[in-house]
Amino acid sequence: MEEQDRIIITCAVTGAIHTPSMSPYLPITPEQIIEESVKAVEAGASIIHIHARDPTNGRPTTDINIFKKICSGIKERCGAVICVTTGGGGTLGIPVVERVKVVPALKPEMATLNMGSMNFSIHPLLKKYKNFKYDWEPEYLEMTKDIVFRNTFKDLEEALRIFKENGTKPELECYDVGHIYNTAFMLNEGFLEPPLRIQFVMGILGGIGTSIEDLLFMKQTADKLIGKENYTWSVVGAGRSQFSLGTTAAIMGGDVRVGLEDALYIEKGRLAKSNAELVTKIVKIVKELGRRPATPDEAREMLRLKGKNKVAF
Ligand code: KMH
Ligand code: ZN
Repeated sequence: MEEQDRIIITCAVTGAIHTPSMSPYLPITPEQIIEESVKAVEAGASIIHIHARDPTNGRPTTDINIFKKICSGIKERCGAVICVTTGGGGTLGIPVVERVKVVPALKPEMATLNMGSMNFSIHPLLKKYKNFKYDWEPEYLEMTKDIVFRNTFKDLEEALRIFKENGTKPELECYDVGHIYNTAFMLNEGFLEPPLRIQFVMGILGGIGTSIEDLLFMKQTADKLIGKENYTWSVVGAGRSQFSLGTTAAIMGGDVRVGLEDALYIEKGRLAKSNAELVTKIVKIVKELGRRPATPDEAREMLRLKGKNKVAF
């Protein structure tokens, strides 16, 4: 079956959830992020999901120049599809119009769009770590306990207008079932055009959990509201569910995202030494299941992207 043949593997190489003291392998500088991305693509990823960090202390940033350096560095060295964040992190309290500035600036093939407001909280990580290298790390984790990650309907309208103007395909991040209802609403109102690209982000505090029933419910809700033929989907399982949910998604015909943004461990008690190690593991699993990792150009075709020469980096 065609749908069950090729699988798009996304690698989220650094993100904005984990902080430098949590793993020495988390890429921080543009050079490290570029190197990790290229190796992840060599291992079988076709999409690289990008966040930027201040190279001096690892703090997540929305600095366009850093994003540009990372994106152009990756583009020079491999053909990956680049999907830039508009979610930020470190910027969870900043309005979407500010976070979305990276879209007109870089005109990427893809960028994330977070489909609802929530208390996206990573404060429980504070209990796991005692010693932090930088003062900003514990402050940042604590702050998320009381921050509303704002993505109102007005924000979504404004962001989608900007995506459209720049030919950037939104990857619609749904952290809970209500976000799928929001997506269907935006589709019905004409702000989105099928085929949609939906990512079920599971296991973030403030959103849905990581059981197989949770994933089935997300998928069934999307099928019901949006229609199977109108969207493709991928799964993020945060933390220890990265491989269990990824495997389930692969069996169900969906795509999968791995990477140090979502999980620092390759298995219980053992830190992943690189993003490529995580990609290699999921590639092995999906091949055993009879699926073949899509190349970046196949992913472009499957997702109907505008092409790597139409970006501004
Ligand atoms: N941070 C992840 C849990 C985004 O960057 O906009 C979800 C994500 C969304 O990757
Ligand atoms: Zn992200």
